[in-house]
Amino acid sequence: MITEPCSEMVLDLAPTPANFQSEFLAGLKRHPKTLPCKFFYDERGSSLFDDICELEEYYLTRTETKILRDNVEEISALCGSDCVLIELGSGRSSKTRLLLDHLETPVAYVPIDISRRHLLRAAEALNGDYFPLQVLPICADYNQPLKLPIPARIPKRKVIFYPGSTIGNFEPQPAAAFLRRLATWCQPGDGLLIGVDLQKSRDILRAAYNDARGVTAAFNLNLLLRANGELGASFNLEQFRHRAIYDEVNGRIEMHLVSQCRQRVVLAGEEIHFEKGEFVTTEYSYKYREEGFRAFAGAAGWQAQRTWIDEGRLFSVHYFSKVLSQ
Ligand code: AVI
Repeated sequence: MITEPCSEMVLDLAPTPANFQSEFLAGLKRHPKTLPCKFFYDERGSSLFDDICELEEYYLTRTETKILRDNVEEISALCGSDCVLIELGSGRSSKTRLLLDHLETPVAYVPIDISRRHLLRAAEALNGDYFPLQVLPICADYNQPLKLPIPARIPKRKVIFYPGSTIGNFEPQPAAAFLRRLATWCQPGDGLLIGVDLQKSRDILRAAYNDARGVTAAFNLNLLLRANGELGASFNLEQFRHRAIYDEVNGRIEMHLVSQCRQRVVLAGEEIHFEKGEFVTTEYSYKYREEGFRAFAGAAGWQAQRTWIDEGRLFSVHYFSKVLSQ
């Protein structure tokens, strides 16, 4: 981690349209076709994701929020006084408020999100509500090298907050590499508070990603709408369908966009062909076992301190400390 003083309101490390075009095109030329799920989160995609979080079928958000609420005293004690809270993929920062209401004299809050407007709105609201807490937003793809701002007051500990089971959107190898990378940002004793979705019945999982109102379908298809708007692509949204299936062998939800006919799409002067029934994989959402995730993070430099699970055993929240030997 590079730490340099930062005076701007938002440190802007957001990906440029050129990144979007080249990664999008490269994904469609792959066999099988695959698009990175980080591109879901433009302005419309971020709001659709907020709507998903409110859905009856999407148990993840409310279950994680309840776990955080029910255990906030213990979580705050683990974070200790005078910490800097760094949130990855902060969105509306709604779960953060629960923590900020209970943390003892936190030094600063550093929300990091790829969606600039969402980030700014949340940071401004927190600035007002939690003054004199320093709010230091960073607009960035947190998978890329980051500059973290140095707070005015020296923190006793860094705590990385990574809620929502977003770690599940990485495949296992990149997930392990990412957890190792987070450990390199930290000193021994710094913390990682992370939400992880659990393996469960396929019916509950399938419903969560195939909601009756079609919000998840709109979220998935928004990727094509975004490519039309920002890259001048020629996707006909009527000719693609959302599909989400649970792969029990790999313990993951797979989201696809399935071509309804043989067709070709033009993007950045190139023609991309689709067979009828051919699909683009747009997201994996891995589901873990409680013990399995602890071992997984342990191998990446994090020592498990505490795990909280709801009564229905739907979702887990873990607090890890960076191990001394790393
Ligand atoms: C952000 N991420 C953890 C969500 C998930 O459940 O994998 C994204 C999502 N995709 C469809 N619904 C929600």
